[in-house]
Amino acid sequence: MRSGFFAPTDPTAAVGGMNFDVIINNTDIAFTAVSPSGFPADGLPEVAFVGKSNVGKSSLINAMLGRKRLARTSRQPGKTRTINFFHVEKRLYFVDLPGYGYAKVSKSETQKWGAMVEGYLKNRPQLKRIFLLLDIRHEPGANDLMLYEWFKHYGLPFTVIATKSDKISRAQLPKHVAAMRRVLGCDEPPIPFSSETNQNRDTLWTIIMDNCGIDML
Ligand SMILES: Nc1nc2c(ncn2[C@@H]2O[C@H](COP(=O)(O)OP(=O)(O)O)[C@@H](O)[C@H]2O)c(=O)[nH]1
Ligand SMILES: [Mg+2]
Repeated sequence: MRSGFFAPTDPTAAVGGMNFDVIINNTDIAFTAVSPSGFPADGLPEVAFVGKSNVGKSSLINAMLGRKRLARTSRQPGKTRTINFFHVEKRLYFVDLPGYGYAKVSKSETQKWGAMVEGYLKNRPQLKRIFLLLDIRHEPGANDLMLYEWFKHYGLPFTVIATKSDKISRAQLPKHVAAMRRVLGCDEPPIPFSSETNQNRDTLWTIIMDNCGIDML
């Protein structure tokens, strides 16, 4: 059941239990940018996805959009070096931010990543929500925590997603979510998500629709 204001009581309860299906008929990569001059200028609402390389970002975007390979998934981390904008029903954009935290990346590359992502996240009024992806199995790393604090400091609207929830047992799920919440010190519990089972795909769509002020059902 959708409500105007999303307030999860226990997102771990709905394991694989879809209440509704958002069906996407029209989606494609619309812009690939390395600097603000390449960002869309049409003012459509945007939601952004960010996380460590290999956290499951491309898989989540594909699952949300009901596509197999729109956003590329790869075992080779560190491939996406651009900010990718996916048009969704020509009503909003999914923004795929480059991953961070892989080895073999020089300090100057990391600085470039920071400048590019910061250049997008700051001064972007059409950005309605950021999803920070963390692997449900692991403790958040230094980069994850830094981003988390940065979002809070600048008062950016964000939600933490605990990815790959199918990798742990249903019985262990609440424990992992609670541990992640404790480490982050966040008020709202992270939302478990699986691109394998689509767990909480509807929850994420509810957040997106509410924040963007659009109804896709
Ligand atoms: N079991 C499981 N594997 C996942 C899930 N999401 C991603 N993966 C796997 O994790 C690896 C990295 O995923 P990818 O989406 O490319 O991560 P990205 O680097 O953050 O874009 C791939 O082998 C995916 O198949 C998930 O929800 N469940
Ligand atoms: Mg990816």
